[in-house]
Amino acid sequence: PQPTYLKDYVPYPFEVERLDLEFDLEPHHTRVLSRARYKRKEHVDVEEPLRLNGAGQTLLSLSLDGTPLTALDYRCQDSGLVLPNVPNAFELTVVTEIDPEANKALEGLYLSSGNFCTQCEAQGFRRITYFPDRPDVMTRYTTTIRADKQRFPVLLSNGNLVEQCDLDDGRHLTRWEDPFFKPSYLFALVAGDLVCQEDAFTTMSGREVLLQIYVEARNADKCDHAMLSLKKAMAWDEQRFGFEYDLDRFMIVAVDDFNMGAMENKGLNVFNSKYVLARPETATDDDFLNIESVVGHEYFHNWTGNRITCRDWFQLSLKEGLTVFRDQEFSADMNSAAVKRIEEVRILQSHQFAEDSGPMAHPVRPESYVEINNFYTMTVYSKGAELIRMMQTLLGRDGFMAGIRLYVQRHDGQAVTTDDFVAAMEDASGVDLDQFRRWYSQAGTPVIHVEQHYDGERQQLTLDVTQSCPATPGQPDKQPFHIPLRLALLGPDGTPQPLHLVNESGQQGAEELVLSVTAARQKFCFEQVGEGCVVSLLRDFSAPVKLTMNTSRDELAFLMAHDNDAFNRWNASQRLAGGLLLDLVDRVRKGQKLILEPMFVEAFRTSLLDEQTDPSLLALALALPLESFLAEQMEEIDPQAIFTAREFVRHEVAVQLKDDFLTVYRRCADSGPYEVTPQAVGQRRLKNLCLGYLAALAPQDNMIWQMILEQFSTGRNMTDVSAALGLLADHDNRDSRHALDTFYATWKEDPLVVEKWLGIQARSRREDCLEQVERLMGTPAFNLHNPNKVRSLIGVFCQGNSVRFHAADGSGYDFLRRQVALIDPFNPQIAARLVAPLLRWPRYDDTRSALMKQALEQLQAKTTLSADLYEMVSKGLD
Ligand code: HT7
Ligand code: ZN
Repeated sequence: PQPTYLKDYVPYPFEVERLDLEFDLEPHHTRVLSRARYKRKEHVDVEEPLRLNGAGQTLLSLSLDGTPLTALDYRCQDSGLVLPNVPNAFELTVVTEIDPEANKALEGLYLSSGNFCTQCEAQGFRRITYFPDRPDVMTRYTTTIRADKQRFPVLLSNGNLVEQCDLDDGRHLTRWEDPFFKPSYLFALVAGDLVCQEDAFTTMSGREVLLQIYVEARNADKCDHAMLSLKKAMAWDEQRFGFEYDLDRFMIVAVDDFNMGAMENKGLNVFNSKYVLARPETATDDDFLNIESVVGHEYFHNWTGNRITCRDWFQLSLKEGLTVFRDQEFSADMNSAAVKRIEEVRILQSHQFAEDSGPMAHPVRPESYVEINNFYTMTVYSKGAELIRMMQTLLGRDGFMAGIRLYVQRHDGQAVTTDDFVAAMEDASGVDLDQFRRWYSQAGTPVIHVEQHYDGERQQLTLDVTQSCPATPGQPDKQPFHIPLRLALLGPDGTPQPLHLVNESGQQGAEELVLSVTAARQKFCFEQVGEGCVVSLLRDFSAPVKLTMNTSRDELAFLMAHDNDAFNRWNASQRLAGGLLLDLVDRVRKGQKLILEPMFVEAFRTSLLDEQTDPSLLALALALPLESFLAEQMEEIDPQAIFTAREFVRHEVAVQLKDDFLTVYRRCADSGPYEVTPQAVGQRRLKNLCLGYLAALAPQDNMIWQMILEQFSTGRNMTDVSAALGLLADHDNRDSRHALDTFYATWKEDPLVVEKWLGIQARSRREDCLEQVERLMGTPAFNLHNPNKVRSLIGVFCQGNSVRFHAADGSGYDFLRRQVALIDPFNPQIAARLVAPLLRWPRYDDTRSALMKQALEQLQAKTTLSADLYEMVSKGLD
C-alpha cells in the first residue's frame, strides 16, 4: 500500500449539488441507489475525469442523465470508478448491491445484534456506494429507506423526517432530508427493532428540539443518565460557546458492535452502547462520567466538526483536538475541574508521551499516512486538545473566545485546515502565533529543563530555561517551540508572592505569570524574592512537555502540602513517589534490599488523614504512579522490576498505615442512595483506594479478606462491587472463584457487565493470567467479532497488565501475534490498534526486545496483511 501525502492535496474538481440515496434493506442483499448532481468547477480542464471512490460492492447499473452507461464508458478499479468523458453538469445514478451481514469490519453498513447501522468515518461511505468520499466534498442529502416493517420497525437517517408510509409485502418506508451541507463521513442510517426514550430541549432562541435515544428493548431502563448528559451538554454549549443546535431533532442510537466510542453523524449520533447505557447496579462511577463526556463530545461536534469540517484527513485534529478540549471543559464545569485536569494529564503523560517517543510518533497534523484509521491517536486527540488549551492560555479567555467567534463567522459550512483555525485566533486577538504553529508540524514531546539560582544578597531568583525535543521518525532536528510556562513563587508558608520580572513592563506584581518560552535557551530573572521561596512551575500543566528541574525531595513535599495549584500539588506527589519508585526499581534490578523512606510514609499519612481536601484529589495523590508512567521514564524498561517495586511500596504502606486505611475506609462507607456527585464519587474513590492498599495484606490477613468479600457481596453499586471483585481476582482460591462465578451468573445476559468481568480477569496479578485469558476466549462470554470483548480481554491483558504480558518467555507476545493474525482478515482497524504494544520493542531488554521484534516479523511475513496492520508493523520494524 502507498502512502498519501498532505503536500499532494488538490481540491476535488467537481461540486456535488445534491445527493439522493435510496436503500432497500436486506441483511445479505441491500440495494443502494444513489443519484448525484455533479458540476465541474470553474477553470477545471474539460478533460478531467470524474473519479469516485468505492469498494466492497457489486455495481448493478450506472446511468448519466438517464442514459445507461456501458463498460466502455467507465473504468472500474480497485479503489473506485473513473468516468473519462463527462459533461460539465450532469446527474449520475449508481445502483449497487452490498452484503451488510457479511461486514465484520464494522465500516460502512453492517449489522449489530440484527439491526442495521453505519460507520462512515473516515472512509466507510465508499463501502456503501460510489461517491467522492472525502471530507471537502459537501452536499445536501435525502435518504429513503425501505425495509421489512416487523423486523425493522425503526428506520432512521440524518436530518428531518419528511415522509413515512407502509408499502406492499409487509415493508415500510421513511424519507429523511438533511438541510445542512455535509461530507459523506457524517452520513448515517439505522434500521432495527429499537425502543426510544424521548425528551425535549428548548434552545436559547426558543426552538423546541426533540431528543431521542434508541436502544434495544432490554436496555430501556439505562438511558436516563445519557439523556440528562445530553441536555446538560446542549445548555452548556450555548452558555460557554454560544452554539445552538440547528435541527428539529437530535437522535442517539446505542449499538453493541462498534470499533470506537461513538460517532457524531449529523443529527443521528451512533454510540458504542458502553457510552450510553448505565444504571448504578451495572455501571461504575467512571462509566457514568465517561458517558457524560462522550455524549458531550459527540454533541459538541455539531459545530466543531460538522458545521465546520476538515479539508482533508491530515486536518483531523481541527475537529478532534478542538472537540476534546470542549468536552474537557464541559466535564470540568460539571464536576471538579482539578480532578478532571489531573486525569487528563495522567493519560497524556503515560500514553501520549509513549506514542510520541515510539515508531508511530507523528505531528498533531501528520504529513502522510497509509491508512487514516491508524491516525485516530492520542496525539491527534489529546495532544491536539492541549494545543487548543495553550492557545487559550496565550490569548486569555476573552481573546480565545473572540478567535472562536471569528473562526465560525469565517468558516461556517466549509471544510478547512488547522492553519485556518490558528489564523482566526491570531486575527481576533492580535497575538502572533507563527512560532506556535510548530506544535502542529513537529512531533515529539519537548523537554524543558529549568535550573534555578538564588542570589540572597540581591534577592534575585534566576530561572535558566532550556528546551529541546528528541528526534522522531522523519524529523531528526526540531526548531524551538513557543511554550507557555505558567508559574508562581510560594513563600515559606505557601502564600503566592508578588512576581517582579526584571526588564518587563506589564503584569508586575501578579501572583501568577505565564512566561513565553520561545528560544532554545532563555533566562528569566525575578527580583524582590525573599529567602526560602519555592517555585511552582508548569501550573495546571500549561504545556504538554516533560519538565526536569533540580527540585529537592523536601521542596516536593512542601509543594505537595502547600501549592495552591491543585494540579501541581498532585504533580509534586507523583514526582516524589515516582522518584522513590524509580530508585527502588534500580535496587530491584541490582538485587539490593528494598527500604521505604520514612518521610514518604509520613507524607502519605498526612494526606490520607486530611479531611478538608476533595476526596477524589486525595485518591489521585495517594495512587502510586502508573506502571506505564514509570516505564516511560526508564532508559530500558523492566516491567518485572517496576511491578516488584510498586508491590513492595503498596505492601509496606499497607503494613505501616493499616489502621489509618481502616479508619478512612469506614469513614467513607456507603450511605444513602447512589449519586454521581463529586463528593459521592470522591468518597467511593478514596474508600476503594484504601481497600486496594489493604488488599496487599490479604488473603493472609483474614480480617481484610473478609472485608473485601463483604464489599463484594453487599455492595449496592457496580463501582464498589467491581472494585472488590478486582482485588479478589488477584488470587486463585475458593472464595475468588466463587465470587467470579456468582458475578458471571448474575450478569451473563448483560454484555457490558460481562466486559467488566473479562477485564478484571485480564488485569489479574495471578501468574497464570494468560492461561485464564486463553481459557476465557473459549467461553460464550467472549466473541472475537465484538470489539468491546476483544478490548476487554485481549486489549486489557496486553496493554493493562504489563508484568504478565511481558513475561520473559515471550508467551504474551506470541499470544498477541496470534490474536492479531486472527482478527486482521475481518477487522483490520481493531487488529492494527491491538498490535501497538509490540511496536515498543526497542525500549526493552535484549531478550524481550528480540521476542517482540520476532512477533512483528512473523506478522510482516504473512502474505495477506491489511493496509492498517501493514502500516503499523512496517513502522514498528523500520
Ligand atoms: N469522530 C469519531 C471517530 C470514529 C471513528 C474513526 C475511525 C473508525 C471508526 C470510528 N468511529 C468513530 C469519533 C469521535 O472522535 O468523536
Ligand atoms: Zn470526536
